Amino acid sequence: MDIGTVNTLSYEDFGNIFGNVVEKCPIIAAAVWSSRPFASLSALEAAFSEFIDALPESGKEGILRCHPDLAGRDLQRGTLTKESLEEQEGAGLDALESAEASSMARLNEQYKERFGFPFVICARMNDKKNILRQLSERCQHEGTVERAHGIEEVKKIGRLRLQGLVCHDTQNKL
Ligand code: 2AL
Repeated sequence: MDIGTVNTLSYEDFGNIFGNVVEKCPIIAAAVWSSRPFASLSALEAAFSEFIDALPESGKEGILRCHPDLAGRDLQRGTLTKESLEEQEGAGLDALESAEASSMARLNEQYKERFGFPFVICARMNDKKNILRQLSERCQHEGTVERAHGIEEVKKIGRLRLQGLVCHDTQNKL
C-alpha cells in the first residue's frame, strides 16, 4: 500500500491495518489516524513515535506490559500475535536449546521482578544469542534507563512493522 492510500483509509480500516504496529495497543493507531494526512512513510512512523514519546511514564510502562515475553508462554501455547510470532521465529526463539530456554525463562522472570514490566527488544534486529546477552546485561540497569530503552525498542519494532505494510518509495505531495 502507498502512503496516498493510507491517507484515504477510514479510521476503522486504519485500525484494522495498523492496530498492531504497537503490540496489542490498537488505541495508538486509533489516535495516530487523527494526524492524517501523512506526507510519507517516515511521517507516519514519526506520528507513532511522537504519540508514544508524549505519553506519561505510566503509559510507556503500560505499552511495555502489552508485550509478550520472548520465548515465553504465548509462544509455547500458540497465542502470540501474527507479527510477534514471525519476529520471534525469525530470531530463532522457537528453536532454543534447552539451556538457552531455561536461561531465557529465568532472566525474563528476573527482569520482570526487578522492573515491573517485561524485557522488550526488537527481535528482527537481533539473533537469539544477542537477545540472551542483552537480556542478561539489561537486568543490571536502573528502572528509568530500562523503561526508556524498552520504549526505543518498541519504536524499532513498530517501524519495521510499518515498513512491512506501507511502501517506501512513494512520496505523497500534499
Ligand atoms: C517482542 C515481540 O513480540 N516482537 C519483538 O520484536 N519483540 N517482544 C519482546 N518482549 O521483546
